[in-house]
Amino acid sequence: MNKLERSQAAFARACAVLPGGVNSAARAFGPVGGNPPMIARGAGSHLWDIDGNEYVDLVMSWGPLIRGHAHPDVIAASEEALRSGTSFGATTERETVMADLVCERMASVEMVRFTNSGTEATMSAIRVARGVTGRDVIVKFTGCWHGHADPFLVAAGSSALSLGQPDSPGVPAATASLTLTAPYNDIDAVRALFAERGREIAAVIVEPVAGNMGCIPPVAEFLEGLRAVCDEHESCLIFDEVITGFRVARGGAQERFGVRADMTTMGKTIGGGMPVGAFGGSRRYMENVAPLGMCVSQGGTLSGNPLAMAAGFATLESVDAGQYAELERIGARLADGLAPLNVQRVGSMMTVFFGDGAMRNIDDVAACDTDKFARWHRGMLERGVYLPPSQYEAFFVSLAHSDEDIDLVVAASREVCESL
Ligand code: KE4
Repeated sequence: MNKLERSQAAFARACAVLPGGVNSAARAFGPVGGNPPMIARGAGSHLWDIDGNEYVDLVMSWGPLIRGHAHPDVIAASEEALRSGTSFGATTERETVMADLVCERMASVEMVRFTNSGTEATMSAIRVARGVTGRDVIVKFTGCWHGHADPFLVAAGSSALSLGQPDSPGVPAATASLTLTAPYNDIDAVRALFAERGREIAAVIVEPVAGNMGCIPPVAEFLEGLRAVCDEHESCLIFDEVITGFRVARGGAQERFGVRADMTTMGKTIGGGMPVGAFGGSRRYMENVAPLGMCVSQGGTLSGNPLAMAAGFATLESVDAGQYAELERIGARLADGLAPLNVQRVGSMMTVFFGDGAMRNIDDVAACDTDKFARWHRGMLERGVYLPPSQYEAFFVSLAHSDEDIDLVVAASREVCESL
């Protein structure tokens, strides 16, 4: 069993100067108990903590690392960019090269603006939709997480749920009042909102595969229904592909499910682990982003940072159809091995739910046995498997995960489940 003495001491020191010892609430171990190991380094599909314990990593920095930790191509590209400087606050060709890659793969994206995080991307996309449509109201889905900008902290997912705070203090009621919510996968509820307030609705923002209440796929006709209702009411359909983009298919969820978005937000994989986000879409919207057209405001000192562009390009450029098929194979092998646990998977993202039946929305997940999840999580961590510390998260495999890695995870789970 893993020993965590040095991690415990280091975490105590962290807690003295960092709220909860973390720089993101999702990393807190509150939902599962205990304290997180202090990570020292990663390589491929593995992590090591400062006590020397080794883990098969299924968090993979929450999704960016589809080729694994410290991939030689990514390191080399980042080192090469680094030698020319860390940031210029001026235009570089690396941004155009990365923008070309995004536009070539995301069929609905004609232009793109890079940001420093997924949160910046989603908050900017909402602002553009509001500016261009001249409307103020947005629709999101209970349990979906779009980062921590005020408009989204209404019935949010991920860490907001894990900490039992679906709505956050500090969000003005006036702001929250402009965010309407509907149950995920419930197109009738969306139609009802539009029937009542369609002319006020600037945008619908949705995770085309939910990853922040655990992995929940769209039911048949859900995404198509959103496309239709947004067309009918001339509202902007925003696919938040910060997780799914370039992960569930080469062209993201919109390619996998064949539904066009008006705008798409991205992050994670496009930075290969470096800080990055992006929002893009049709010229109707993007040619109104400052300094163009209506000049919807957006800025960022480090947006399109050359190191992030280099790392993102090195991560994605070589990942072709064959490698997406390999990601699918690895994901399927793990999900099949974890049976008979209740696993929901889309490609290389998945969640083990400690509840029965199909999980279609947050209410289904809220009925899960989170104490049992916490015991499973602890047992897996003790056996060298690093999982997200919450029932309300997805976990990820990468091209670096070997069959031996999968077999270790499966064996650990079978052992833990004997005593759950
Ligand atoms: P960032 O600001 O964390 O780069 O992206 C926000 C975001 C936007 N949209 C979706 C669908 C997301 O999943 C995220 C962030 N995902 C979480 C994991 N559930 C990141 C982990 C964290 O918050 O520390």
